[in-house]
Amino acid sequence: TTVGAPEVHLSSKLQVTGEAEYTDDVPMPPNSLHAALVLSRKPHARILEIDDVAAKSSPGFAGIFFAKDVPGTNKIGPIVADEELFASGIVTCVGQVIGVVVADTHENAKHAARMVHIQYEELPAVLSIEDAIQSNSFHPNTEKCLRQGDVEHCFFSGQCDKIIEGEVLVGGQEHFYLEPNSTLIWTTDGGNEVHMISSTQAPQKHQKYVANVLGLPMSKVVCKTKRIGGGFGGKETRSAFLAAVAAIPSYLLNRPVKLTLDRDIDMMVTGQRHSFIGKYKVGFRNDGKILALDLEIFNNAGNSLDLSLAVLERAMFHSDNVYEIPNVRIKGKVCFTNFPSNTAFRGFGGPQGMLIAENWIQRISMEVQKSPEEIREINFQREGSVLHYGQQIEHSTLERLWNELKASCNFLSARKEVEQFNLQNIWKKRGVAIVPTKFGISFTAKFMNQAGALVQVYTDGTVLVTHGGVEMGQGLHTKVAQVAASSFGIPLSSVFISETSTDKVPNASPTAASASSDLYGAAVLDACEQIKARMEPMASKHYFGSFAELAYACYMERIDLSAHGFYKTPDIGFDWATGKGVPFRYFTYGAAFAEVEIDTLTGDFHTRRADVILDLGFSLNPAIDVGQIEGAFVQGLGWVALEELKWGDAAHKWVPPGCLYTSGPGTYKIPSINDVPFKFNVSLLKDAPNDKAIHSSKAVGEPPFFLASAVFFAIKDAIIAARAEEGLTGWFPLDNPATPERIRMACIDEFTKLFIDSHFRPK
Ligand code: MTE
Ligand code: LUZ
Ligand code: MOS
Repeated sequence: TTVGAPEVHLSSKLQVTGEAEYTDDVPMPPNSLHAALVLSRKPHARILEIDDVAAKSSPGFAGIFFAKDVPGTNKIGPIVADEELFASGIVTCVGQVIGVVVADTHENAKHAARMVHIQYEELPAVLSIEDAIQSNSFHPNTEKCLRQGDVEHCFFSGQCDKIIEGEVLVGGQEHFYLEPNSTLIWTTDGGNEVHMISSTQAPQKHQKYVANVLGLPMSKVVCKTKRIGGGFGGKETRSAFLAAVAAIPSYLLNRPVKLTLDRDIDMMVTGQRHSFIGKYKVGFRNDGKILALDLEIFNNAGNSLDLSLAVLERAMFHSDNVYEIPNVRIKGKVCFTNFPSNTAFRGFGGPQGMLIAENWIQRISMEVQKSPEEIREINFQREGSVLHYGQQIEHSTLERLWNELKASCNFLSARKEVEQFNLQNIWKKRGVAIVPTKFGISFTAKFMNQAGALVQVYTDGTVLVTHGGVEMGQGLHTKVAQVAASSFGIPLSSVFISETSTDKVPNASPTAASASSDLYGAAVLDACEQIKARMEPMASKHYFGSFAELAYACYMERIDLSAHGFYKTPDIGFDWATGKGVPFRYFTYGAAFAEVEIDTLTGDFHTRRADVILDLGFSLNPAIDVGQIEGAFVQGLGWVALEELKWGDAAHKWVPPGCLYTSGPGTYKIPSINDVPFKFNVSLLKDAPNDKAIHSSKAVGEPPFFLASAVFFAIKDAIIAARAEEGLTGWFPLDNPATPERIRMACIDEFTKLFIDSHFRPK
């Protein structure tokens, strides 16, 4: 069987040769138009006047459309319809869509869009989480609380030897999928039906938004997606309004329209990972045992709710990381700010919640003068631990993983070597860290945990599989094809997955939450089993030399060789009214070791070594899973140490307030080949089958992302060594990302003392 084999990604050859087709590569039909967006240049303003005269006479111009032209509803949004497709009176961020222009070429469309002149009356804008907290700017009905035990009592009862308070700033992150957002949309049958090809994790959301804004039934709108050049959560919802924008000129002019965003526009309008602020109060004993956590977290949602409440909730669920805390109170709030709506990004709030936790863990270690690893170990959750939201830990592999990693990376001698190095070097310091993680698998909204599939066996014995999931490079189609091939007992080459399409499998959830191989693997298996059951009488009656012969014989007997499969995740559910339940089917555990070297004079750093271990149960495809771990770790490394988003504010002379300054690779630094750890070892835990998911596997996509925080804490460890030379041994804050500026300024020395430290702690 092919399940469990390290099969090569099924479209890898096409992708490395450049032959693989993405949305923008699809040949455009004759008579097609290109679209460009008319965007707000103010973070918060009333639109006084739109002058489009010059646009209309610019070369190749074919049409321009605003809110008043929308035939259906102008209101959109995945959960709450709090967004306008086109801003009608007030704009609430720079980069908000006001209108759309179509022209004969991409360049002409952009030129025409630039010719639109808008007059604004500026209004006060909220441009940071702190601003939002100060001015009470929150999205309505987004206040959440989780509690266990009694925090107040614990703080007052004298059980804690120490109580500390602090604040953690966690930065956002641009998705930087290599393929920007793109949709090609056209009408058929005299303009009464609409079809589109889109780069999205959620074709069904494109179908729904387009139907709504055009006033059409969903049954007349189709969205297809063959593959996308990365999504990382950025195309879970934020691709859909762009498809709806392109739909307007296509429908009204009855012509095909393509909207492909340039990189800077994509970065400016489609939102990022949420930045967070965490305010903690932690009580603990002198041996490092944590007794109480009182936490308030705030996320920066931007100008619409989008998925921000679910992101906040996942952050709240992950605020314990892997630690048992007898008394917990976590409050969460979603900040309304005048930025483009922030959205899903690998980990979906989980990494932000866990990073805040690891910050206070690291601080406790300094307060009680023990190593952070020791603090981590004595606070580990164990089999049977009840989490702050009521779910109980079962089949924990945390301690096994941790001990294997500690042994394989030779942690104690690595630490000794680093100490030796630091004794001999003044301007270079090394540091080490090991960080654990657990990531809850399931959409926290129960209804989303459902999946459909369509399996068709043809008379030549080949199988066409379609399911609701999108291939975004993560290898989903390869894994699902393996499941089908193993079920039928045929070679992987006999199974094909061509595309995702809303007219083959309806009402699919977005491809997200790392759960797609669990969900679609199970739905496809269900369909295969149905077909096998129908074939069984024939198969047991005669001998067939091949699956093709069997399929043909079944066809001649009028046996149905097509089946719809379905799966819903069992035994999950969470009640926010009580704050208790089982939001997750199971947890994926992991741990990482990192060793870094910093240059204390420049703040530069490199990762000398990273060792990562994950529990993926019985991996469906270890080659793909190791690739996912490597990718997630390096992407996480960008988040913790390289990537910093900057916007203009009142203090900037040349970037207007609320305008993204880092809108391309020139100013925004994602990891490159040079940032990959010099030594990079990835391993999978052996003999740990997971009976909660398909073929005993575990989900992989998001869980390893947070492990890159080992690099962050290794950097902090190195900074501690640098500060010790100045006699500074107390705790100090280090915000995320640990950029060269922050590393440099944290390494206090005779030069940094000439500057005001706080300048390097931005808002
Ligand atoms: N891997 C690649 N190559 N490209 C991507 O866009 N997205 C990640 C992860 N791995 C992504 C990726 C995210 S955010 C998620 S949720 C999962 O893949 C989604 O796919 P899965 O459910 O099949 O794991
Ligand atoms: N999307 C979502 C997600 O809608 N709900 C989730 O719980 C989730 N988790 C991770 C990534 N995307
Ligand atoms: Mo991933 S953030 O669930 O698309």
